[in-house]
Amino acid sequence: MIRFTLDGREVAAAPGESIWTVARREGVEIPHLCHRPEPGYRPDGNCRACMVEIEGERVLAASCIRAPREGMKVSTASERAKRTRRMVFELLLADQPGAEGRDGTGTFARWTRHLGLDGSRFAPEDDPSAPDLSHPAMAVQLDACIQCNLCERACREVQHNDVIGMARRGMDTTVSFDLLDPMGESTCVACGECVQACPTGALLPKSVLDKTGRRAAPPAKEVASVCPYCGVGCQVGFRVRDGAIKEVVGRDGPSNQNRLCVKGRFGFDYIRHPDRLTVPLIRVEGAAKDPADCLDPRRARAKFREATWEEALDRAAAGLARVRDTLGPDALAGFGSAKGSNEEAYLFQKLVRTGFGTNNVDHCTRLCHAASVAALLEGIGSGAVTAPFMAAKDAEVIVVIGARPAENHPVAATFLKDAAARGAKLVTMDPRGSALDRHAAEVVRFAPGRDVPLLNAMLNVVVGEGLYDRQYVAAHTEDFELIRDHVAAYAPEDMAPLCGVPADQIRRVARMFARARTAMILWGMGISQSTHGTDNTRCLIALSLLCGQVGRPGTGLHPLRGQNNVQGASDAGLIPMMFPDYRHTDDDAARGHLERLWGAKLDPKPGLTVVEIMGAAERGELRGMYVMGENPAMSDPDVNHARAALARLDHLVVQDLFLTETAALADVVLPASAWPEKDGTVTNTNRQVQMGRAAVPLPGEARQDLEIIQELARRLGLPWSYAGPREVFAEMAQATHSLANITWDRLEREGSVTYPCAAPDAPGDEIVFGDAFPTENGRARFVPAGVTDPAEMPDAEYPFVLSTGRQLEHWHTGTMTRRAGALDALEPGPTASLSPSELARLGLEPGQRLRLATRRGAIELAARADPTVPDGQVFVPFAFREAAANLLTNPQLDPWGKIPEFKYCAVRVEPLGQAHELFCMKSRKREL
Ligand SMILES: Nc1nc2c(c(=O)[nH]1)N[C@H]1C(S)=C(S)[C@@H](COP(=O)(O)OP(=O)(O)OC[C@H]3O[C@@H](n4cnc5c(=O)[nH]c(N)nc54)[C@H](O)[C@@H]3O)O[C@H]1N2
Ligand SMILES: Nc1nc2c(c(=O)[nH]1)N[C@H]1C(S)=C(S)[C@@H](COP(=O)(O)OP(=O)(O)OC[C@H]3O[C@@H](n4cnc5c(=O)[nH]c(N)nc54)[C@H](O)[C@@H]3O)O[C@H]1N2
Ligand SMILES: [Mo]
Repeated sequence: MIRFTLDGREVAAAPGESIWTVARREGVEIPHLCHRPEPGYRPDGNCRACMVEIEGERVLAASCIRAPREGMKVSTASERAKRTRRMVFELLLADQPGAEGRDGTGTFARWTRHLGLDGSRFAPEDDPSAPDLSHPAMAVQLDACIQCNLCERACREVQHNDVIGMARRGMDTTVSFDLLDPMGESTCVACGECVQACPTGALLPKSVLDKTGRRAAPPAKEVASVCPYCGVGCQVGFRVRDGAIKEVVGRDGPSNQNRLCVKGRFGFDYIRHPDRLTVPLIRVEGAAKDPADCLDPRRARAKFREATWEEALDRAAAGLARVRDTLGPDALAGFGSAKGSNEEAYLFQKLVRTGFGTNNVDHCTRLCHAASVAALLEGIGSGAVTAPFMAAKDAEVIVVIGARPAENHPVAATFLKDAAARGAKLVTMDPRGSALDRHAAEVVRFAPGRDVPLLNAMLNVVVGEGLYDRQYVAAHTEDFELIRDHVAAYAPEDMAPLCGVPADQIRRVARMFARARTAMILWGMGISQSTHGTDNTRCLIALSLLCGQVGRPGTGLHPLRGQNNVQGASDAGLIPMMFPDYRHTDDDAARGHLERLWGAKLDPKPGLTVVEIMGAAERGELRGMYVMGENPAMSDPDVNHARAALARLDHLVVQDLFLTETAALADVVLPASAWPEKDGTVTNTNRQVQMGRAAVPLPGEARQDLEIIQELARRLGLPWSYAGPREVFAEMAQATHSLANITWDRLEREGSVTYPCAAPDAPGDEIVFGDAFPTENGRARFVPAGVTDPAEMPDAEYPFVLSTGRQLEHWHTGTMTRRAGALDALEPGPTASLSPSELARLGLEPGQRLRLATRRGAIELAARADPTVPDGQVFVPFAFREAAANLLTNPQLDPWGKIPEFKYCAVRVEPLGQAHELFCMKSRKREL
């Protein structure tokens, strides 16, 4: 500790603290512009807004970079310091255009108001910079720029995107994107960190501009909530004026520390899109359900008429009751939602189990981490992550396999990049390249579908070279002999040809992982969405256990969860073989407990999974469904069959924000609440339970999801009357052990609590299983995995491998993001990505149309050149209705996780006509 005097008071500074930081802690506010106290920002000391006087020094000091010395006497409020700081602001104010300098919401305006400056004595500089409005989401107006370089630090040091730089020198210094490109043509990924950091109005979200191109009146309020997109669970502030969200800012949540990505920051206008459902709809008498309607929203809409809520709810419930009472409970099924709240998910599964009387309830987790969860439950007794992704800060080695976090968990990716920048060794393992590779110590590119041979070869090295942690294995695991004997047959030299990775790289990476003091593994859909997804995950678990890389800081197994609430929806019991808290339906004790809590009889027989439900519907065995916040007519594999199955149902109720492809086949469509319109809790990939709050009212007659579920429940004979999400949460906590010590009040107060949590005032355990695993004997199990081929290999007729997945700007089936202006502008249409060399071989130009055909269907779309895609492969995102990737995919299932093979099937590529999709000609440079 260093002791010094601040404005006559004795204070203490920790090593590394600046005068500014100590002053703030002591409640002494010093103005700042180029300094941003938020985590991740390095002080730069360039703007002189924070000058203070130090006794015995002739010149004033910039307090944001000045470290206090023992005995130093600092005056923050001396006349000289105050005058100088005021002068800095006054000089800069002369150049602030419009009223931004005073009325804005940025740091500069806040301080000019605070200092009582309402004008400048100085003449504005002649500023030649014209506004750059080339980006769909952000406006660059450098006349307001004060060259504080916060945007550069935001882009390079916080989000590690390296797009913004300060070009030219001296008085001509200017912010530039790549090398003096307009922002819209640069490699910018639109995370908007620069906009959030900019202290003036030089960088603004376009959503806040008025007709003059400057910031309109500031928002009336900021509502603290959580982002509705991915499982990272970034805390956001919805800035609201006149009942509408005008801007979204990142808040200091435990998983995002103020950071956001393009969707969270700029993708919120879907909630007010003209397509939004605002009135209940009922299928017109006699209007046939035709799968072709999925492709034609107007035709689909014409088959519905508007109805009152009473009529729609009565109709919805009566149809379900009819199926239940004539054909039996198992002729019904429900798909709940991982996009809603925990409370909604909990009530939904309770409705299906007690109102329908069946365990046929599932959700998108089945298409997602089902295989990971199956292997984790089997191996370590718990399906959730053992450590948050933030644990990367303490890791020596970080393996990312079968995931593209820079696109799909972009804010999590920034923390992985932070770790790499600090010296952690990042290992990316994937058939396809990604933006993370640039930060990696080892990039392992391997043949798709060949995870098991690759990982078994690594296990072979760890065992064979004696690199495993004998103590850990002895103390915490069982069945070591099984894995030891099994992997003996997988020498890297033998596996290299199969997986396409040189033996010495396999050895190098295995040694690096095993020898690291701390190492963690993060994985995604490349591991899970496979007919051998459970086997893939078994190998990752074995690797981690063998090397003792679980249960300590900087270690862990982290399946990156996808939807904003897929962890919570699974915990809440939207799973056909499990009640809340992963209690098996045939576990008599668990069932007894719930029967008492719910006052209902429960079926011990596990229900059907997503793809099984569609199969049963197609065969006519299952006749009625309730689908809330899922779009299986786009997201299921082999969607021709899924659509036919949905069309065949006697009764389909869909509760959504839009008339989705699934809703196009419904009997009753119920207009529901979007995330920013509701109060509720969600659980992110780090097991952090967080509070979401309503920021804006529901449009038209749309109702809260929670209310709709209850209305249906009552009509199915359940006497429910929950006053709101708080009451539902309280009951859910009784059914869900993992929510112990987490209450609604606490979440309202703290915003976020991690489970498991040992006490009402404990922060929650981020890293679990240091002592024992939640298995019967406290030990984890090794489960060996053998090599199997993907279900459908390329051949002469279908010579390419088709892989499907995501793009940064779009969410799944596109319902939300294709209705968000900026996101849609950034990725306006469907493309098939091939490597430039494959395109050349096929004689295709980027932008040219092509046809993709598999044994199940065909689509037409534009070619895109993408050097990250390996030769022999085609990548298609599944967000586009007009070229739905799932018309092509293979519904073959993994035997344990029951997850389909979304990442691998055989496909033929047929060039068509000339290029006419201009947008992908200018395919953004980050891919070309
Ligand atoms: N922008 C955006 N973000 C999202 C979503 C979204 O729709 N859009 N969805 C969310 C959801 S629900 C999820 S589940 C996550 C998914 O996030 P990710 O798991 O990152 O998603 P995917 O795009 O499906 O791709 C996974 C990776 O698997 C690789 N892969 C393909 N075949 C194989 C293989 O055989 N082996 C291995 N090891 N890898 C392979 C692909 O090359 C790709 O890099 O993203 C979430 N975040
Ligand atoms: N080919 C291929 N297919 C895949 C995958 C793949 O990688 N490749 N990935 C799979 C994976 S990992 C997943 S998770 C699934 C996702 O599959 P889905 O969950 O079916 O996809 P989403 O588009 O996210 O559908 C969510 C729906 O909820 C609606 N919605 C959003 N918020 C709310 C709300 O608050 N209330 C209500 N009532 N509705 C709401 C949206 O409008 C949308 O229609 O897709 C799977 N399908
Ligand atoms: Mo997912």
